[in-house]
Amino acid sequence: MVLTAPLQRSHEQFQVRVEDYRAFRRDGFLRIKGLVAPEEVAELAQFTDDMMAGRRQIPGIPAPPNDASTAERRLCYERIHMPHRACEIAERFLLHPRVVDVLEALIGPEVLALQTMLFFKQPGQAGQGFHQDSYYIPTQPDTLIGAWLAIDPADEDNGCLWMTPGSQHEPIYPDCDGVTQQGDTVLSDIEAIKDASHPDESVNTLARIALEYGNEVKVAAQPGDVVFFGGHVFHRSHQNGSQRSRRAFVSHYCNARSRVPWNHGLPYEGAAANQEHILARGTTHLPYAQPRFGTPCAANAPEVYGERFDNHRVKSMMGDDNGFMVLVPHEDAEHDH
Ligand SMILES: O=C(O)CCC(=O)C(=O)O
Repeated sequence: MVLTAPLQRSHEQFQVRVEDYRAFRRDGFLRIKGLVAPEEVAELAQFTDDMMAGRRQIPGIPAPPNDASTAERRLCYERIHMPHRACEIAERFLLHPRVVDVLEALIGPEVLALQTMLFFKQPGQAGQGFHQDSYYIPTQPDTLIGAWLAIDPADEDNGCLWMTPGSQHEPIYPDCDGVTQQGDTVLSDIEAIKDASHPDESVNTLARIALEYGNEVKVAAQPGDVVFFGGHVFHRSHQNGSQRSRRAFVSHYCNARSRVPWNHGLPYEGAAANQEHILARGTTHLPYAQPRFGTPCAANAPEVYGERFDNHRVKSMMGDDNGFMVLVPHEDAEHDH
């Protein structure tokens, strides 16, 4: 197979290094520093400040009561799910082209955007105990990946992420919480765990399996840094024990050729809910949704973000001679293997 020149994109493309691709596969996560520009992160920070002050609202999310004190307003929100379906700024960050550039290299080149969460995590607010994201968001085949964007500096004191490198090879443990029936139950000897995500290690029995690794690492982050992590990796965060905010914007994606039987608990037509999720990059034989607020992406600008074939030749992400992951067409279909 001979490599030819990569595609041109309309924004300045972020190129992932082969070294970073390897680190993601080796550790199960990858932090890219400064991926999102300071002025963009500042806009998101201002948006959350405005929400707490009652100056702006996400449709469907109640504003703090008019008579709430500053302290009460700070604790009004903990986590807002799926804001990209209700407000433009969240859709824009979900489809942020530099974030999708990285996803394209790690799980693409086809990328489906599934989920968003806005974490406020103000002083005293809780963390989330050991869990695996693919338990909550199943994709078939499983290509789930999270992108965790720091809005504030995140460190040990205010409840940054903690990851267990190497645990991305683990199956998804079924939880006998009686709420869902997910996990790799076809494995004959898999052990059901209890209360994943519970912060107390004596309650959350996934902690026993995770702590056996003995290599948990804290993933401190500065505003604009993005932590990418696979759906199987064991991870958690602790309570914010500081007097500082620890806000983050978290999105989930999968390869757009995976079936997604998940719509954040909402009903959907048919066996999968792909038609509810936005095609961020590439092409797919499966259905997909348009962005509600018109953010440019493969769904509405296929000529820029969707093209994946040259004269019917498939393109793939590959390492180039300079050590970057690039999208290249297969030179000769006959010798393509
Ligand atoms: O931001 C946090 O505190 C936890 C985030 C997390 O674990 C997740 O999004 O899966």
